[in-house]
Amino acid sequence: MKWTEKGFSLEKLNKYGTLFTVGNGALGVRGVFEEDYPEQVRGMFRAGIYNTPAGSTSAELVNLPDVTRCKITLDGNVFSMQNENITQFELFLNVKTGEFVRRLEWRSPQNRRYVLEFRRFASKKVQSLMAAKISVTPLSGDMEMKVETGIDGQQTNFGTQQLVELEARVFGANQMFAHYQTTESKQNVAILTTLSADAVFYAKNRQLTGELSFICKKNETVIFEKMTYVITSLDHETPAGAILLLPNENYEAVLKQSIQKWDDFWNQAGIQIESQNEMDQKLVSFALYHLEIMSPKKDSRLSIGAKGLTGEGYKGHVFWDTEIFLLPFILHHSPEEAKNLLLYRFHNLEGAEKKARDNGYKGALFPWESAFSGDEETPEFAAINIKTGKRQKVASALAEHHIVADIAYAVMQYFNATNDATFMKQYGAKLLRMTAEFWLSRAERLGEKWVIRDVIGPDEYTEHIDNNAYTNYMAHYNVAVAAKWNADFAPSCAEFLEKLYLPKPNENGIIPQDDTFLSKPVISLEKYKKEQGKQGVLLDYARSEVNEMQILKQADVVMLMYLFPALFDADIMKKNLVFYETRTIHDSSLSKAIHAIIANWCNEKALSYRFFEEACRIDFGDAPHTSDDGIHAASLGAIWLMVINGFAGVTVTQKGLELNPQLPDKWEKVQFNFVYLGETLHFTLTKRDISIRKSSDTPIHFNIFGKKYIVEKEIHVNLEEVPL
Ligand code: IFM
Repeated sequence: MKWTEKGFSLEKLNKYGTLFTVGNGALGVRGVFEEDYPEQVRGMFRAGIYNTPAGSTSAELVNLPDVTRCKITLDGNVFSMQNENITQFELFLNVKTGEFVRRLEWRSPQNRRYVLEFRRFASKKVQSLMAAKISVTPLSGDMEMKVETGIDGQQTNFGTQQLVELEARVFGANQMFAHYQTTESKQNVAILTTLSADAVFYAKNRQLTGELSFICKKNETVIFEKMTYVITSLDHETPAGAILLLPNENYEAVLKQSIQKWDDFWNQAGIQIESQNEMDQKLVSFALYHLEIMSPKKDSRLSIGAKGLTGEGYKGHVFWDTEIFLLPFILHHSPEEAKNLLLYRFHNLEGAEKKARDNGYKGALFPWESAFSGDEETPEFAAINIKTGKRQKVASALAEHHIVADIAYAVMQYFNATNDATFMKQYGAKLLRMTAEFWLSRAERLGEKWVIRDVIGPDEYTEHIDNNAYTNYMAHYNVAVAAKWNADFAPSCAEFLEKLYLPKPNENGIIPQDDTFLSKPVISLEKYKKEQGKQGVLLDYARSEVNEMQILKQADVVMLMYLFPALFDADIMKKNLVFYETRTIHDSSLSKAIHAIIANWCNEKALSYRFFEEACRIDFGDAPHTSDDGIHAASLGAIWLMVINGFAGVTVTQKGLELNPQLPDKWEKVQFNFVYLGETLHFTLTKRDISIRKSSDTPIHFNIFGKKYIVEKEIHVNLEEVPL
């Protein structure tokens, strides 16, 4: 299973960098080329290593010293693909094995031909290990080859230096070692690189370099390996000492071990699709690969940044993306990992309580953007407006409070899928209570009702509004589940639960997004929809003007219907889908997929499939630059949501497992595993029937199109016999 780029384009260098990232949840290394190109942004990230540089108020995921760069000189000519002097070009990521590969034939300025192959992966077995292998075969005669490579401490985050070099030295003729400390967070990072051949070393300006020379006969091959360990203070008290004890490894041996781990992943989490459109399988598998390399697995100190470990975008910060878009996939293939993501929030309750107090509220107000400490990391200002020279304040940290309830919602998703009462007792109930206490202090009495004023809902083009439907329903749910799990707290919740204003559909069946949205003017969005994702509307209108029109950046009421399908009947869903979609630009990558799901639930199959295809292409489409600074992690999680919640129609509620499948016309079959109540259920769905196989014979209850079923070991349901 390969994701292949057919041609090579300098325009797409940074898109390749993102898409072809290799990683293992701890380490992410961008899929950049070994040789230099002026615009190419290299990147190696270790989950959890953040630093707040001088003059900034927010932590950044540190772009670590580079180990990918190799300057290769063949018979006196520096190898570069810049002058269209390559043929047989092949560039792919093998998602099955986690290996990034580039092969090509190069013609030098002296017309000599060489075959080059570059391979790289991050070990799925040893999380601190990254391996690279380069092979060069001269076709026109004997070859003299020089390679310069090492550990480059000049790497920065968009120009900001984050590390101080503490030590740099070499061991023997083939090992380089460097030790750094982040300037503010004081995290230590040790890097050890072993070369497969002897080198001559030199060090200059934070760059430690080894120079290797090879002589090779025509048609023979020079093979050169570079094995790099990265150990940080998150892994060990003294990373520099620990790294020096690590063994020498060989590329193929480590790759073999890593592939075994990838096999386990694909056996458990893979989705098989039979579709007339062969891209569907590829897109879904590529999304699963990326979801796997961004998930921090066992470490509950970490969560997932909005760009995973693929780039510097959003400074590596964690948003609601994790709980609402990424956690479901992780929960239903590896519940322990999902628990760790919730523990990340639990460990950071203190920061959330402080944020609540500092803003005059009670309970826990989780930061809109967080990093390692759990403190609020949202930058105070957005990019400068170069026409006015002014910086626009970022309002999300002040008002995008729905994240509090999103976290509570995820706690309940976890419980409903696992029945893990121990987790609830130790952590879940407290998370629910602290988040609910926030809402009790955040809401205000207004006559007979309780209202929530001055918020930003998921639609970030509509700021500082009252009674955002999404926020109010989510807050209500948050308080309701907290009351259920904290008996002593329940009386304090009663009035809020009875009186919180929950916007209902108006006479046209439309749920008002907030108190004033429906009274604002409507403009044609045709122009902006054509350029979705580029936020072009903000070039034509000031943000304050956009705020005063019926313009949505992303799903809001549609998002609400996705999270609470039982509250809205099919007619209301459809009316709201149509009404709000025409007003939505989809400038956020989190939008399309949710529309795809609701469209499918509304029986709008063609529309749903169109949204599915468009949502999959946010990162994987042909357009250059769309993913330069990192992958859209949440939109990849949403690809899983579209397949499982949308087309397969599998959802988990307090009542149990629901199945309402509706496959796209182009799909014949879909097969996947789904972990539920401690068991792996294997689903096979076609348009005509459903089969579910499970490992134990403990009965599981579920509904198919509302009809009750019990499965012990295996069940086969002919859909023609289920009344719709
Ligand atoms: O969390 C999202 C938000 O909903 C829209 N802007 C981007 C953020 C990070 O993905």
